[in-house]
Amino acid sequence: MTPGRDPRAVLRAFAIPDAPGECRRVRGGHINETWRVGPWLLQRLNPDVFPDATSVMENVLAVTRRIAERAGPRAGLRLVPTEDGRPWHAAPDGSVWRLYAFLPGRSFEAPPSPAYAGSAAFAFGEFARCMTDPLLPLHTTMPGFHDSRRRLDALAAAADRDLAGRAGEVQGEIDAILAEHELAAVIPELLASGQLPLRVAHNDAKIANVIFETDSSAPLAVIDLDTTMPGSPLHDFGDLVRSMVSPAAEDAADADTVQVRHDYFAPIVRGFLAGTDGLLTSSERDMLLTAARSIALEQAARFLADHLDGDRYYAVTFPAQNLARARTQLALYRRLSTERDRLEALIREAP
Ligand code: GN1
Ligand code: MG
Repeated sequence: MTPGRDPRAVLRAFAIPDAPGECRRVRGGHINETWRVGPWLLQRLNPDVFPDATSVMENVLAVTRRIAERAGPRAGLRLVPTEDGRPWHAAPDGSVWRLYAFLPGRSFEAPPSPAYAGSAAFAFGEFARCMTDPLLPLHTTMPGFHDSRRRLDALAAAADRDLAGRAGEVQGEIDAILAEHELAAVIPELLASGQLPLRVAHNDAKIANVIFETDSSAPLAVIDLDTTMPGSPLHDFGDLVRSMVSPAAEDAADADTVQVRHDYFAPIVRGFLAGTDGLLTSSERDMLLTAARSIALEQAARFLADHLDGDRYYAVTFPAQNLARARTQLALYRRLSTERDRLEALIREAP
């Protein structure tokens, strides 16, 4: 184990009893490292992705406090302080660690039924509402995170660099994504001009980031707060659609299996709007589908750029996994675009 990265040694910094039990690595996210230790969850922030870990943790602290204030006993994530009373631990090697009370509940990589999709969407809608009135001030820890134009530019730059020598094989995908630059500019421009309001966004709104109650489809908590920062809830809606509407996994080998399931899309829309409880302006509502398309396109660009760079950002477990991810996202973008009229109608029909 690299010095300073031994989770058991790090645990001693936190205000918990000695020897809390087995320390087991938990797989899941593409970014941080996580261990389950007895009734706690220990996490090491990825310093390459989050160079300003202090700002990330200040945001996480502010968000968990806001949720606890508003939600009362149905509280959500709670940070366990260190022995010296700090909300997180900065290790001598510069890495930043945090300890959460483990939330007993269930989580899913994909919605088991439309009801769960609606419920996950409700949880993120409620999250957006909870961050408002007054708007929770947060650091912008990752500037331009959902600036789709910038994501497309980054793809073009990765194609030029061609660090892994893969650009020739995926020229079709590169061209197809870059051709959509007009769509990629729509939401960033509306946000920049103030026609869409800047609120707080979770920025990784997928069902895997919701903990459900053990015995029902009711959401218990929204987790993975690292990317929560000033932004638009439209992006969260987009991520919800992108991650739940298709039966195909994000890294499915065959992008032709990607579909837009209307029986999932409708509850996602209804659940999200119900959770936001009237928060969204009519301009925001009008942009919901555009947001879903932008996010699918943006993720396609990000995954493909990482494939071109030789898989430096997203963890991969098999060769060309980022290419598979990029292809499913591009397929989803295309399907959402072809079925646009019908999906816009489903949004208008939602209460
Ligand atoms: C990353 O590691 P994970 O799964 O929480 C990424 C998100 C993407 C997601 C795609 C900080 O999140 O933006 O939507 O992968 N997080 C970051 O699955 O880049
Ligand atoms: Mg995440």
